[in-house]
Amino acid sequence: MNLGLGLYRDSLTEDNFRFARQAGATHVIVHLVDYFKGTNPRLSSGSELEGWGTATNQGKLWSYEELIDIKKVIEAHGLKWEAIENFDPSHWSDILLDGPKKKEQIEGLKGIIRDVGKAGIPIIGYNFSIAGVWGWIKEPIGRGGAVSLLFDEQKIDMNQRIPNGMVWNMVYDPAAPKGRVPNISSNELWERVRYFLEEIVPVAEESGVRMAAHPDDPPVDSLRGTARLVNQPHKYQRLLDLVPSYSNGLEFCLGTIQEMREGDIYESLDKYSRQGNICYVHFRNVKGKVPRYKEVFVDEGDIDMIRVLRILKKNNYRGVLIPDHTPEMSCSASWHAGMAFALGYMKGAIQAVQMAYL
Ligand SMILES: [Mn+2]
Repeated sequence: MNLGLGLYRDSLTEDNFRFARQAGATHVIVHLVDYFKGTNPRLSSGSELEGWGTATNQGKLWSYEELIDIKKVIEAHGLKWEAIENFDPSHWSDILLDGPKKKEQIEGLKGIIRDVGKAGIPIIGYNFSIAGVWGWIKEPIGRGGAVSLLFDEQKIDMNQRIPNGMVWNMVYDPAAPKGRVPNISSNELWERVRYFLEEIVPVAEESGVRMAAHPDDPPVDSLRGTARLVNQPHKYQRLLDLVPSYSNGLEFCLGTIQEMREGDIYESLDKYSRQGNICYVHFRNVKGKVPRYKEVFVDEGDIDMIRVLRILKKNNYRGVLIPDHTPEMSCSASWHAGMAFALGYMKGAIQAVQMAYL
């Protein structure tokens, strides 16, 4: 088991690579999407019309040279680049929405996957979702007044429809005609992901890349008129069965699985880690489930994180664990403090479990 840190595009700095090493991380997971530019500070989901901001890379795919430049800096700091997390919405909007550029965009993603393989980055995490991560409220609700994320169906309009030109909570076409994204059924969404995987997985296999699916966060049945794909643990198996392959894997988000109404997190973790499907783990904790839950510090939630590590050890899991998100702590470096706390906990817990004290 390896300790990693997830870094957003605007935090790919030498200081942050040093920070990761200092906290004991050996691996990084990198977000290349330039998100979190929404204007409503109260909603972490951003404003209704802007979401997490505008994706402006339509037609500008991530290049091999760009990947290599980032990789060199990561490796110069003694770290390994384990995965890219998430596609840019403007690179696959019509794959998600079944739009006219679907085939062109699939070819674009295949090119990215080949370049990612050539650059020696083993995993691409993705979240096949129309509404994306939406509906969180960010408030000082954590232990000691830490700023954390709350999801509460009573506090939001779950059926607020998505404006045209937006997918995955980002604007990909600011000039889209006025209107709303049509409702999408579960069957329709599963047909779209089938097309995506049938096209993409063979290319990932050839390129030595594993595709890793994140479950739907929040894991409700539908959000903003659009069905959710993996909102129960057993639907991960349905996704794997569409195109069985080592390259068709999972980004196992403990927090999201625990938030689901159905299923047992320990059974699911045991099954998917035993089958070898888990590409990497989002190691975070929550209290509550759909329809109401909040994100908490890693040591205090509903998930027994030591039991999680024991299951991974039993099944010989050799991948990376990252904190995902964590409550922010009251100081001038609130994100870093939250991450350092989570990484320190993880480092200690992994050491203890691997040394068989626990
Ligand atoms: Mn996650």
